[in-house]
Amino acid sequence: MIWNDEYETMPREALEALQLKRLRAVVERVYATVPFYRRRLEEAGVTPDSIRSLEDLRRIPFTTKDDLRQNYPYGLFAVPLKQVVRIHASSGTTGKPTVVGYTRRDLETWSELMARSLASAGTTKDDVVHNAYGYGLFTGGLGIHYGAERIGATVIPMSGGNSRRQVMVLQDFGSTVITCTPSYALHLAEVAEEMGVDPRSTRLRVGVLGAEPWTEEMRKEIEERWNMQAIDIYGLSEIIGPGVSIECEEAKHGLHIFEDHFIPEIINPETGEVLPYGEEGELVITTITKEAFPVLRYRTRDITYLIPEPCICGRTLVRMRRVKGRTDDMLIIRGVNVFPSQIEEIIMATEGVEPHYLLIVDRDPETRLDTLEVQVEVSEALFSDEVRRLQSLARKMERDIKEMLGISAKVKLVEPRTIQRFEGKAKRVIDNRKLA
Ligand code: DLL
Repeated sequence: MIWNDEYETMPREALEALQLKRLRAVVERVYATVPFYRRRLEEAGVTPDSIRSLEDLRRIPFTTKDDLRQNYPYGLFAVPLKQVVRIHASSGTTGKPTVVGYTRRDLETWSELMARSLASAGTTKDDVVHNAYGYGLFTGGLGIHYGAERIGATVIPMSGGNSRRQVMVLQDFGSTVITCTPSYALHLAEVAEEMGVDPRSTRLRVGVLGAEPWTEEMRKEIEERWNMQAIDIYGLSEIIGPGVSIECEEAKHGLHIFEDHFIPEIINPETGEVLPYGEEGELVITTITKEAFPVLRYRTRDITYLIPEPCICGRTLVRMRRVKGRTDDMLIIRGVNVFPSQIEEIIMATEGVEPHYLLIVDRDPETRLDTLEVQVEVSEALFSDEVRRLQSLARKMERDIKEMLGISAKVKLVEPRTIQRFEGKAKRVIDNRKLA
């Protein structure tokens, strides 16, 4: 379902004209109000009035997470704090969080984009939305909340945690849409089963899942377990939060980027060269309507590619392929690049194991070579089976990993329910080399 026909199905030519107008305006604004951007633009010889076509975007320098950190907390705000009505922040694994701000109009924009997103997943005012994304500094909870209210759906502001209570509410309140991370959707199914509730028996018909990488195989598993559609939603705090892009229920292939607000580019992460449509690389986004926290050419570190072909849903917006992983989550094992999602694909295609896994990377103290251990849970049924069968399953997965990714890994099958579960973003990798 299309929420905003005018913008979501705008002919490309008109859309590009709008983008150019908005790009010029944002460059002018940050040039005048944010010393960091003025300095960067001056160094690159770019003045606001020299932006004459969308091609000129390439002359603007990139902005990185490090730039955001160095201007902590408010250094990149383009309006005085008294015009900022909301703050969010991304946790970040180390050091200080990244702080972002919203004016009243930014919140309006965000609610509109979230309404578009939820509508794209098929949500209407008749739905009951069980929102299990965390409320707080994380953008997931409040982002979904305002979008669902904008649509006129009934919102249940659950936030994360207390899974048994979540299952009870899901059942009793008759929720039809659930919003949470894919890993939490899976965990909730497991908790429901423990409580003697069949997840397939609830009224849920769609899950709007994102905030972490997941695979097509994981989608199938979640859809099967809950008897619902699972739709991929993408976003990041630095850009706005959730609502940067989302799949449509019609195609479920590629996430439409709301290009009237964000200009996407794909670059080679090593050289910074802009890549053509269809080529995989790092997603770079420029916000063209944000007031409090505009960002020019922000390097997301997310790996994807752009799909320009028209979509059956009627949207003219370009699509991004589901995110494969982040450049900083990419493992380099004995010189071979591996994303955790590639291992996930192999695990999920294996009969008898559960979709819960942990990757442990280490370095052999003697040989100084990298090692990868893949811990995977086996199903209850298989666990009570003969040791020999378990061993042969592990060897099979090792062969699959070798064949598909070209690396040697040790697969360790572990007891059911021993790998940690997550209420928000799953943590799938422990890299002990970083400690050394
Ligand atoms: O995760 C915003 C969000 C909330 C998106 C709810 C979707 C739903 P951050 O905490 O700043 O914001 O983390 C952003 O999470 O750069 C990606 O690496 C990853 N990510 C987000 N959505 C997806 C997705 C929120 N659908 C970072 N697939 C991003 C893969 C995703 N990775």
